[in-house]
Amino acid sequence: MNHASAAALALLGALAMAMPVANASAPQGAVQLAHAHAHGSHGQAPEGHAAHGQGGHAMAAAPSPEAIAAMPVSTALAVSDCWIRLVPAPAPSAGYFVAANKGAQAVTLTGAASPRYAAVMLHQTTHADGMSRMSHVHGAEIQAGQKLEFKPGGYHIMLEKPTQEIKVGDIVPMQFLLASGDKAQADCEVKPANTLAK
Ligand SMILES: [Cu+2]
Repeated sequence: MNHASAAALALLGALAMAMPVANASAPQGAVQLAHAHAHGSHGQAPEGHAAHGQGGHAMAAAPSPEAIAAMPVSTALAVSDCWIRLVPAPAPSAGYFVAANKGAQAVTLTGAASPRYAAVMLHQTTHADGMSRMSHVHGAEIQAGQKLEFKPGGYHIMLEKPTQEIKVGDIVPMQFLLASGDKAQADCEVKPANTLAK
């Protein structure tokens, strides 16, 4: 083997070592940044969403306000105790509530919407290896007769792009979208960022 090809192989080796790192760190780093939790010294925030980076995932298209207004109100799913933990923009705020299925069949919650926020997403915080991270939830199933609690450290709705300034004490109307095509509605009370439970 001459010196040139050895150098080329060494270069290839270096690239092979470097490339997976670059590939892994770009998208994951962006997602982690988008969903970073405040676990540090200022970590009183259980869902401390950092501002979304440029590499953050795309927002799924939500139904239009007209489409939501036309949806029938579910006779099965009741949402209560809704509150919002207000985090100063541009960081997202988080919403929590109790969803109770009073019907005889399972209900799947697929999303939420509010006239006060342009972007609302269902999220779930999971804990593994001492780290917590958030993921976008496309459907949360609630069995007949059961309750699903959206609370800090677990399921929550992520609220971004307020359509007007949101202040502590505001009441924010929220609509909850079901896979059946029905909706549920609740008024959510806006609470300070250090609130841990309603
Ligand atoms: Cu979240």
